[in-house]
Amino acid sequence: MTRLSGITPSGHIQLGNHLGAIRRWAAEGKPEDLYFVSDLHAMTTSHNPARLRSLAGEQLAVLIASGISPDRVFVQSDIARELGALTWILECTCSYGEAARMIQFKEKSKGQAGVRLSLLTYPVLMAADILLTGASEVPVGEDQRQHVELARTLARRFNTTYGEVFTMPEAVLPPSGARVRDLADPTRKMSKSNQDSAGVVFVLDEPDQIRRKIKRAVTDGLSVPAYEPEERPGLANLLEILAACTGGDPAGIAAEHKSYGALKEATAEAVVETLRPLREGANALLKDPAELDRVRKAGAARAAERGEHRLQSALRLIGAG
Ligand code: AQP
Repeated sequence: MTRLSGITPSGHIQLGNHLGAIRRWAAEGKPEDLYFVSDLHAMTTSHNPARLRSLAGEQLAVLIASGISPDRVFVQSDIARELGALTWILECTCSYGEAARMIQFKEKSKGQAGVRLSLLTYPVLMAADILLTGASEVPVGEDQRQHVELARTLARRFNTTYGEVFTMPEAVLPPSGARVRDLADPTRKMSKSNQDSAGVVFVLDEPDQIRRKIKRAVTDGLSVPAYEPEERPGLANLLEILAACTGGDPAGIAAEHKSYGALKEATAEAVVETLRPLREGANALLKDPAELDRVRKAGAARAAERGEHRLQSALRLIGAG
């Protein structure tokens, strides 16, 4: 059983990515699981090449600093040749209608001028990510389930038409983790690509920046903390963040704090301490580009080697080479 999970460098890694996904990957991942920085997926809409390159390196450093073994991490574009070749094979296995039916494509392309072709075809690249690495389980949210279904369809079609090559992947529900909301607008989730960063705590933020953002978090006009997610979402968000950092339960934590000020202070300190090892570890790696490059090349070589026999078999069976 190999699980494959990715993070897209559409922005700096934020607290929600860490509490909801990355720390779990580090704690629960099995030795055969794989984690990757999906930089090729960050090019389907307008992007800045220099920023993308820098974010991909930074995200790799954060994944490693979070405790994921460097043996299990790679950057997607480092195996672009293998993925590009397999994407083409899979595009020749996929109908236009199947790609155009993807809900994400319909939603993201609606009303947009100059939609990139890659917005239509990226689910096929995602199928290549999954099938090249031989992943059997892909933890995805509801919005990506249809894409894993497409990967299954393409794997089945290829295997029955040309010969058995690909492992059938399965979409699995990610374990329910903390769902962190934006501090400035608790009606929406915290997101790394949010243009307005006031409500987003980035894992590489300095402690004082974190304290400032949490101090300014939107709450309500009341003064005594209580855990009421529907009525007081901003406060509930802080309680859930504190609970996720310290291991308590939000209602119990609310009862332990007499004022919003005290609660915000406790939350800020807990977040600063939770993120400290990540920030320090990632910054140390980023200051040592030779080491980061060494880890990156080794990860790429392992990922490429892992998929090589599948790619060669697929090319041979489809009549190429
Ligand atoms: N706010 C969040 N709370 C808990 N978990 C979260 N994740 C993201 N935001 C939160 C989890 O982080 C993992 C990697 O995310 P992704 O790169 O696949 O993209 P995403 O889910 O779309 O994350 P963002 O930060 O919101 O990015 P953008 O702004 O690009 O859309 C996933 O496991 C995700 O559940």
